[in-house]
Parts: sequence; structure tokens; C-alpha cells
Amino acid sequence: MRRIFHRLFSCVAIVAPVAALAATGSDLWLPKNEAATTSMLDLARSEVAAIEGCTPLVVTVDEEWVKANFVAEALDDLGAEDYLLRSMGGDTVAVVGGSPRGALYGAYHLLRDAQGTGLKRTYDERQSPSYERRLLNHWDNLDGTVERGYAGRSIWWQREEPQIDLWRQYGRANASLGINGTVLNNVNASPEMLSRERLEQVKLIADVLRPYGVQVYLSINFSSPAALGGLPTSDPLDKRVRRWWKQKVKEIYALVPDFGGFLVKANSEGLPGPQDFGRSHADGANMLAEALAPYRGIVMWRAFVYAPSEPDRAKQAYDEFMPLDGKFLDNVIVQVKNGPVDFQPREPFSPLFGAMRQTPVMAELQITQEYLGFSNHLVYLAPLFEECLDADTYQAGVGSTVARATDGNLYEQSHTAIAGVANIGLDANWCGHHFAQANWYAFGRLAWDVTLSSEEIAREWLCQTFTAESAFVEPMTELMMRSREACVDYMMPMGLHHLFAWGHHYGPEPWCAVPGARPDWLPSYYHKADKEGIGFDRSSRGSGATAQYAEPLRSRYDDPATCPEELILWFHHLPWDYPLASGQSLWEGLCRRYERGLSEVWAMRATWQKMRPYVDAERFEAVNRRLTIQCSDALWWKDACLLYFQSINGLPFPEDVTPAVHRLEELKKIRLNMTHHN
Ligand code: GCV
Repeated sequence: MRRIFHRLFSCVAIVAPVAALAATGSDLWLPKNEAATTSMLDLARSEVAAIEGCTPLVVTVDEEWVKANFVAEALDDLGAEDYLLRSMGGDTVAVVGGSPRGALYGAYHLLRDAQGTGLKRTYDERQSPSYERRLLNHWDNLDGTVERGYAGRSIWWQREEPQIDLWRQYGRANASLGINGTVLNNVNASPEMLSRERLEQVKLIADVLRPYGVQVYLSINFSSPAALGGLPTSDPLDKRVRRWWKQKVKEIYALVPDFGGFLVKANSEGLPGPQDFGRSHADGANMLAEALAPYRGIVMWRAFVYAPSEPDRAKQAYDEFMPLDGKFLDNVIVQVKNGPVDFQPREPFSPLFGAMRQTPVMAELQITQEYLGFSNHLVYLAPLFEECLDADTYQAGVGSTVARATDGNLYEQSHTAIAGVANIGLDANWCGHHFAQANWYAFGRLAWDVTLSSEEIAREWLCQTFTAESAFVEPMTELMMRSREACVDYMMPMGLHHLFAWGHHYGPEPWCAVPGARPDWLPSYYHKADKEGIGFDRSSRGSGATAQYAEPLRSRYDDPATCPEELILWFHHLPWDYPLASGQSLWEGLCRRYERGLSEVWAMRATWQKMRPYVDAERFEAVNRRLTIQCSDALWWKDACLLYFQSINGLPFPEDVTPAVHRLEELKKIRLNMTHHN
């Protein structure tokens, strides 16, 4: 087996004419590859075979060959997922993986270059991933629905026939980004997930995904020992319960030898957990970790917890988890949403990042647009992800970014990981909106290399998905880069949050009042608008949430004069005439932000209109239709929020803000029928 490498020669450029590209979007960012794959190296070779740029390539993991051909190259420390790209003289580029998986990632690197700016003349590059585990979390239910999914039904559950071909495409798409794990079911997990019948389905999926380097994981329901196993309790300290989990884990590994581990939502939003038995999150997580440890499985224990009794929901995760720092076993990672509330268009980063020093912490980002217009709005999320990952927590001095506090650079961590809540369903284009594919893509690229900029990722994705013509790529990169801020502006600028209707998270209902509803699910709990002012006082004079951040952030956030304007109403309740740095009053500033958001979306639509020559008709029209919806939704948001706040403060709109086209009473009557998507 000395010469397990393989040479390829070809001579045609890869850039396909627009008309030849898949108009449905089902190919995502990849060229077609019909090769039936049984091994990762074969897949890697078939992928580079599609690179037609007169460049002979070598794809290998053969150390002997490398020693014979590379000059004094030390490969000993090449990790299993790492790869080298090296020009070998002549036109030859070698792709050398630390294992077949590394070689596969190297092959996709070249493919990306070939489809984008073109292959380089010379390669001398070494890559290794920022995080050890790079995971998608599917919130897919066993009945085939997807919680917060806006792209059709589940690709995993409730189809008569297993979707082998689709799963292969899914595996390939993820491998092309370096995503190496997937949680197949909703964190609101049914005990049925661990039944024999379901586990056999999991085995089927795992077998299909394995050649793509994608490991499977499952969300579990904490009361499974009682609900499924018939035990009288699910108390994590009960011997019978511990034995039940060990048996169940053994059964899983017999079916799926490379099973990744469990994701757990416990004692949150009504789900069972160790606190039901007077035990802590650590007791619960450690029991599972112990069962998984012999197989090298891990537990991702979510910190998304809150109760209606808390005066400030944003504080609870920190309050509950900080006292447990250092109490978790080595194979537990605490999974923390990017912000302290819940995936809002803008939140400060969760104060748990950087604060937990003796427990590995991983970020959970949301790719599906639960709070950002579903798959109707074009919102490129990489700037949001980047804002969180690049935020300086100051927990171990300047430069203690969220990325460094989670990727093992700041503290020693037994494991590192990052997760994104998937936006994938059975829709032909996978994600509902063609541009929502970019959010899956961007998550994967950042998980691989957390230092990439959202702008370069946008460019890459546009080139591969549409065309590399600069008359398309440049304006569209700009459009994508502005889209998230536009969404913040037309929905909830200046730190406002959760102004959504109760029951779904699509449209605005800042007035929403539901008798009997949990107070922390109602918009008025978050905006606290009254005759005098608006905003949630989380300063030291209010809920004290600012104290959960390290200095100098604590003081910066605590004082409205130094708090960034983007977050000012997150941390402060301020009078309507509060003078902003720009000299305008808070009310004027707020009105202008809503207006700016609206005009940005109109500008986005105008830009898209000019892109017709570069895009196939089907995708052009589909995006156009959705941009039209986005324009009218932005107007709806602006009118609903400003008219409602005006009904409270009685102030006129500034002269340069276009008057509302709706009437508040009419807006209040809008009821969306979104029972499947809420
Ligand atoms: C999966 C929010 C969402 C829920 C989600 C929950 C969570 O509350 O609206 O749909 O449940 O977060 O992340 O657990």
C-alpha cells in the first residue's frame, strides 16, 4: 500500500456559465459530483478530479511518500484533521492530510479556490481547525416537523424511505466546510429518541454520513429512564438510573461505534432535569459523562435556562452555572447561546464566556432565522457570529475574546466545540431562502477558522453559488454585509429586544398582552416603555446584570454615557429626550434608526434588481419575491414600533422620518397563522 496516492491531469476551466448552474439551488455551493463514495480518500480524489485548471494534483496521507517527496518536512505533529497544500514543482500540488479526513478538507480547500478567485500559482499552506468539534444542531422532531425551521420538513425523520441520497449530499456539503458532527434531533427531545427502533434509524444515518467525516450525536430527554425504561425515577444519583444510562450508551455504541455523544436541555422551558430531584446540573451532566467516557463520547450540557420568577431573565444562566465551574467531568462541555437572552438580532455576548475558567464552554449560534425574519428575510448572519466571537470579554486581560475563551487559547480545555442551530429542511434549496444557504456556509467556515472575516466568507460563497463575475460579487458582498445591521434597525435598534408577537417570532407586537402568559415572554417585559422613557435597566441601579461582565466592560455598560449606543436600551431605561452622542434625542435617534433600516432594505432590493444578468431566472425571481416581502415587513416593523411607542410618549416624528402608512389599530389586528413555524 505504499502508493496509495493518485494523480490527476485535466485542462478545462471550472467556472460554469450561469445557465448551467442549478436553478433550484439544490447543489448549494458545490459543483456536481456523482462519484459513489466508499472512503474519504476516494471522495477527496473525486473532488479534486473536478478541478479543471491544468493542475496535476496528488492527494495522499502516505507518510512514506511525503518523506520521499517533501524536503525535510516534519509531519509528526499533523493532526488527523490538518492538511498541507504544497506546490511540488511543475504544476503539481500535493494535498497531504494528517488522516483521510484532513486530505478531504484539503481537497475542498482547492475546490473552493478553483471556483472562487482561482487556483494559486503556488501553494505552501498548512491548515488546522479552530475547534475540535464543529457541529450542526437540528431541532428536528420525530414526527418530521422542525422547531423554528423555515425550509420544510425534517430531512431525518418521518419519511417512508430513508433519504440516503439526500443524506449523502448533506454529508458532502458539511465536509466541504469542515463540519464534523451533527445532532439529529430537537433539544426539546422525546424519550422515544432512545428507543431501539429510532436507534436503528440513527445507525442508518450514521453509516451514510461516516465517509464524509460527520459524526452523529443525539439530544436526550433527561427523564428517559422513567419514561422509556420504566424506572420509578430518573434521579441522576440513583444507581438504577445510572445503570440504565450505561446500558443505553452501550447499546448505542454497538450500533454506532463512532457516536459523538449527547446534547442536553434540562430544567429549561418545562423540560425535566436533575433539579427535579434536588440535584445540580453538574450531577446530571456527570452521570451521562460517566456513561459515555469509556467510548470517548461527550456531553454538551446547555446553559439556556430561565424561570418566570427571575426579575431579569438575562442573568439566570450565569447565576446558575458560575457556582458549578470546575464541578463537571472532563468530557462535559457547557453549551452557551451567544447572548444572555435568546438569539435576538443584537445582544451583548453571554457573560458566561470567559468567566467559566475550569469548564470547557462552547458557543451555540443560531443559523435558522427564528428572530430575524425566518427564511423570508435576506439577513447574512456572519457579521452577527463574528461580533460575538470577536467580542472581548476581558476575563483574562485584553484580548480575551469569546473565540479565544472557547477554542482553547485562553484556558486549557479538555475539549473545544462550537454549534450552529441548522436552517435545513426538505425544501429543494435546503434553506428556504437561497441566501440563507450563506448562513450555513458561514457557520461552517467560521467553525473551521474563527479568524476568517465575514466579508471574505460572503465573497467565497457568492462566487461558488452564483458566479465569480465581479460586477455581481462586489455589490452583492456589500449588500450581504449590510443586511444584518439593516435588520437590527428595522426590527429592534439600540438594544431593544424581544418585541415579537407571543407564539411566533416573526412580526412586531410591542403592545402584546396575553392574560396568563409568562411575563418574560411578553414584549413589555423587555422594552418597559412608559410615558417617561424606554429600555431595561440592567445597570447597578437596576437588575445588576452589568456586574456579570468583567472590567472595563462592567463600568462601560453600567454608565449610559459610555454604553455603546447599539446596546443602550439593553442595559438602560432612559428618558425619551435623553441626549445621544450625536446631539439628537433618544426618540429622534430611535425613529431615524427604524427609517434607516427600512431604506436599507429598499436599497437591497434595488441592488438585486440589477443582478438579473448574472443569475438564473428561477433563483432571481425567488430572491426578488422574498425581498419584496422583506420591504413590506420592514415597513410593518417600523410603523408598529414607532406608532406604539408614540402612543405612549405622545411625541411627534422628526421631520425627516417618513410618516407611518399604517394605523396602529389596524396593525394590532394582524394575526399570523404560523402554528407550524412558531
Ligand atoms: C428548541 C427558544 C426557542 C425555542 C427553543 C429554545 C431553546 O425559546 O423559541 O423554540 O427550543 O429557545 O433553545 O431551547
